[in-house]
Amino acid sequence: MELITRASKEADRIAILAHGKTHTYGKLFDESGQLAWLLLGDSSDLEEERIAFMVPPGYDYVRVQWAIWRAGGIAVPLCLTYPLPSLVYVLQDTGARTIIVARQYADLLQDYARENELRFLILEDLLPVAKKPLPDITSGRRAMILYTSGTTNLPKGVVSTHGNLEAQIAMLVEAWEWSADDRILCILPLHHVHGIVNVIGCALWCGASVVFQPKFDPQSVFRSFREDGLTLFMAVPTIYYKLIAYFDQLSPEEQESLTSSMQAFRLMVSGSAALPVSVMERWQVLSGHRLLERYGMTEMGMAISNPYHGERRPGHIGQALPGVTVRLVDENNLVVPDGDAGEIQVKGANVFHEYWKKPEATRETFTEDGWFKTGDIAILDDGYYRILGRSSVDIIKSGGYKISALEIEEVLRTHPQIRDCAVVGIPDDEWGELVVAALIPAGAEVLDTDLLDPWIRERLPAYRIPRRYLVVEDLPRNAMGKVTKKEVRKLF
Ligand code: MCA
Ligand code: AMP
Repeated sequence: MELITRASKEADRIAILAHGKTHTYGKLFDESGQLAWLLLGDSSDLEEERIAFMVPPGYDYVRVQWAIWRAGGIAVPLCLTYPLPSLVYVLQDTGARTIIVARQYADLLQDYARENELRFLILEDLLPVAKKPLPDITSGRRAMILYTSGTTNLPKGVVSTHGNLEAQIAMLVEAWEWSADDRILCILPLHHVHGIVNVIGCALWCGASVVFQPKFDPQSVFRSFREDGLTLFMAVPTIYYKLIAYFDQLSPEEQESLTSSMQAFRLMVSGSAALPVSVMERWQVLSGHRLLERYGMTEMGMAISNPYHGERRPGHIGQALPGVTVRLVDENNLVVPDGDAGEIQVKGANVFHEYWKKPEATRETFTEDGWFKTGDIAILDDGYYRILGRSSVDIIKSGGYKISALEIEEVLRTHPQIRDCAVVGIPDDEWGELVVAALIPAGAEVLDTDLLDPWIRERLPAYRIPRRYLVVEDLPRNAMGKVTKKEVRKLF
């Protein structure tokens, strides 16, 4: 594990600043090792056992992640805002037999863990154990499972090996010229690649520091910009949108002071969803920084990026990153002529290993000669890739999260008053797309959509719930009787 070997050589440098405390690489290395001994118990290697953990962003999150890796386990970070059914899905799908939680999440999962005889570890209660040798972890071993929503109704576990993660990190360190002098703010959720790889992974790989804030909030982000000596910032377009909205209501003096504090940064990056040109332009005026937009996916980390040096072209995602090969193909997997639209397909050491326990889905997502099919449609426009859309209407991107319309529909259809439904994403300046649902009631009774909101919040995390409902007699359908989502969108 090159990430951790490198850290062991940086003992005195500050790795993490969180909750008013600083933590050195030496401390992180020692204490993740101690937790790894505890996780191992009587065994000498966890042999890719899945270890789920629910720990807020900060020093402990990284300590637990490293401990799992150093003991030979597969890290399964749980989303902190998932309701119980979504957590149970991940626990059951991965077959995790051990859950590590910060005390604040103990009540949520304790009963489930007891009923299912899982090993349940509350971080704050753990006692030191005797030192023991740690296993040797080769780069081909599975390291992490992250859940991604796709064209199926249930999320799929994306398995990355240590080698995949190392490739994903190393290419960004090279392309964006990371160094040990960097300091980055982390405000992203840590059950996704953006926060885990691009922010924490890259920083710790090169001896830089990560400043953690538990949750995104514009005021605290700007305070950190002023006070924490940051050099880098990375976020999704919705976050830039929210920061701009906050900035715009400040007094001219406050704005001026913030603008000057942002001069110390060397790079600001946007990704996970299309960056609106208006956001890029406004951000440049208020911060003095031209955002670098890049393109990635849970299954491959980053693949395409605007250049660090050179033109960062609005509305474009740039060129292939070092070590990544990209092509655009038609529906027969044939490369399209220059300037034509095609599906982005990718090859490289960054591309994931498999969907967890879904060999069929894994097979289908690669071509016979090993290209990963992203499902995103793009053109090569004067040397820069530009995304045109996705091959599936059932994938929605909202707030930087990938959301499956089918998954939400499946939940809505279990409501006794709903006979059928169609979920779509509609364009939205702030969220990129807004999740909305057209519903056909089950009976004559009036369907009160205000009551649906609390009902669905018990079943899905807030970022996946519909923000508007429309009750209809029937859904728009084609001649075959299949719902036409494009027409559903028009209803909104
Ligand atoms: C939350 N709200 C929403 C949405 N999400 N409303 C509409 N659409 C949404 N998608 C509502 C909440 O329900 C709540 O309202 C209010 O907004 C505030 O909720 P909160 O959770 O506090 O929102 P927030 O903290 O302001 O969240 C916005 C956010 C968050 C910070 C932009 O969505 C976020 O962290 N996004 C980043 C996701 C990410 O990291 N994606 C990377 C995936 P109410 O009180 O009424 O409920 S990895 C990836 O995509 C690839 C690899 C890549 O390329 O990076
Ligand atoms: P996820 O499954 O959460 O990893 O989301 C990956 C998807 O996010 C990609 O397949 C794209 O559809 C989308 N995406 C990521 N970066 C960008 C970008 N810069 N512009 C447009 N779409 C993006």
